[in-house]
Amino acid sequence: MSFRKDFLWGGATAANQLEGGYDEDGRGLANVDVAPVGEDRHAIISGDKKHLDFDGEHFYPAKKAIDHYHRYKEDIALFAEMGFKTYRLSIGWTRIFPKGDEKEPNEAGLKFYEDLFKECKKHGIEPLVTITHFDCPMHLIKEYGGWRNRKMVDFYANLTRTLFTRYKGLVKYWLTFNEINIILHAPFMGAGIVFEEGENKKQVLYQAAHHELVSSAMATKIAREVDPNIQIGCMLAAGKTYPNSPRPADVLAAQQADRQNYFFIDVQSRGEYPAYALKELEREGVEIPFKEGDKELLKEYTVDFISFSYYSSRVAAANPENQDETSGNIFSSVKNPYLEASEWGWQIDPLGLRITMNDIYDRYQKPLFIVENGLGAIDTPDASGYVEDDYRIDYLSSHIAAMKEAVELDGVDLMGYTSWGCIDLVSAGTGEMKKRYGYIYVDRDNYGNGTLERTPKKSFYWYKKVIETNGEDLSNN
Ligand code: BGP
Repeated sequence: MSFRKDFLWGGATAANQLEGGYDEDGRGLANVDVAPVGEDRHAIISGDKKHLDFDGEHFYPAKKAIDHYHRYKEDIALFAEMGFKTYRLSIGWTRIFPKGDEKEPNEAGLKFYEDLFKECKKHGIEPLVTITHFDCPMHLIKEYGGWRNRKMVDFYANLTRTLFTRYKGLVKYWLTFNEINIILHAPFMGAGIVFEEGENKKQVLYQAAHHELVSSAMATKIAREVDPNIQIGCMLAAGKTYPNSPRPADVLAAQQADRQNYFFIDVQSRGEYPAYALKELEREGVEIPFKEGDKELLKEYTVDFISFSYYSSRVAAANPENQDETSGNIFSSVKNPYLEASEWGWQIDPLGLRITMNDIYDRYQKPLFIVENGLGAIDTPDASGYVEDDYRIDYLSSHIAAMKEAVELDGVDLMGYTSWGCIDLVSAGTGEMKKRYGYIYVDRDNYGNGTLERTPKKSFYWYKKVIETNGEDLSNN
């Protein structure tokens, strides 16, 4: 048995990284809009530098991104040409509720996604929708402090009820929070958090995390009420942590690093705070702001499936200060001498995907969905705009082969695979355009120059064949 007959092949994007149209049809300002390209981005997305509006000194790539807001029909037609069965996208919260705390939604925003979903359906593509992919209305940040505030639970509930009701019958698969564990590493981008001088960061982070976890369970409850056909998934920035050596202290460090990430999914999938987290938070003097009814809500409304991103494995050491570091998805890791790395230092480890899938499946025993995977690379088009991206095909085919082994040899139940950035888009970590993941080249550079013309790359035709053969033919010819 290989992949399921109804395996959901496709690609993934996020609203703020491709839509543009940041102030059109009533859309409000969001945290992700004001994250510039360039060296200040890191301090801003991590909440260490307060930056809540545009200034004249920076370039803000999300304002126009790749103009998908106006070109989505053309883009979806290209996805359909590759044979996509599913398309993962996210909702721009401020298109629906421009400030975030309104009672009534913005009809123009709702209509935009309705048209987009209908366009997908027209091509036989099932939408897979992330409710929040790193976006938070700026008004909620300025007035309430973002997810540190319990009121966010109500605003998010209003958002989800509006979405589930309006798109009933159009959207079956929903993810509540993109890479929920990234809140620990990019708190402004992940949860609209800007730290105050001298405050206990850990308290703020886990308080905000609790509000997101309660909101995720609340969304599941609302989904069950509105449309029992809906399937809710959580979403983890995954990647197995290896010990730097067989020294027991390194093994313990690796286990602890993994638990820091699994903590979120433990709550979303098992329905309760794990003992190791309760102990650690207590030791650190962090108070989890449990309210009456939270425990029961978390326990009853767990997720239906586990989705995750995988770009790389990680390494942990008991004494990391003496080790070489390498960068990775938002946060860095100890370098693994056995692996090659991308141009951005992300280490390439296809077998790590099989190991990660097994770890997650063993832990939760629920269907898995790989909703991000891919290679960010510099592409050089020829005179006609064509990119021969064999390096991307190598990366993807080796990862799909490993994922196939997890299914065929280990029996992991996998629902689908949506590779990241199926069309070139703005990088979340760096804000660059030149860090490309797509099967489709978009003519635009880091500072907004270019025609925005779309051109299929070599990987476009390769992925089409992969989908056609349900993952049987991964060859590059
Ligand atoms: C994940 C995010 C995506 C995406 C991807 C690639 O963290 O969910 O939004 O961008 O990583 O990262 P980057 O864009 O930094 O290369």
